[in-house]
Amino acid sequence: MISFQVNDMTCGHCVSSITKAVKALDSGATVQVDLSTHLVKIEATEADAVELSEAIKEAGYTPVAIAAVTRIAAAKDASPARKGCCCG
Ligand SMILES: [Cu+2]
Repeated sequence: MISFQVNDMTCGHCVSSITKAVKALDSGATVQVDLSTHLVKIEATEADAVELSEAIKEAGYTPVAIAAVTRIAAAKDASPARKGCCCG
């Protein structure tokens, strides 16, 4: 299980964009998203954490690998690549 905090994922459209990006990279992956905490959990079958991170970045978001942060509070300091929602 690979987890990312994606603070600029703000609505259902963001969720589907990220899910699509992950599935495009690894069609067998299972993606679980918790929008309220901005968490994306991925059970990958082929892709590794770096590839998944790149795919989410290419979709226009700012993933922070949970393993790379010691506290959730640290992840909250990660600044989004852009402001506002993709759908706004
Ligand atoms: Cu959105």
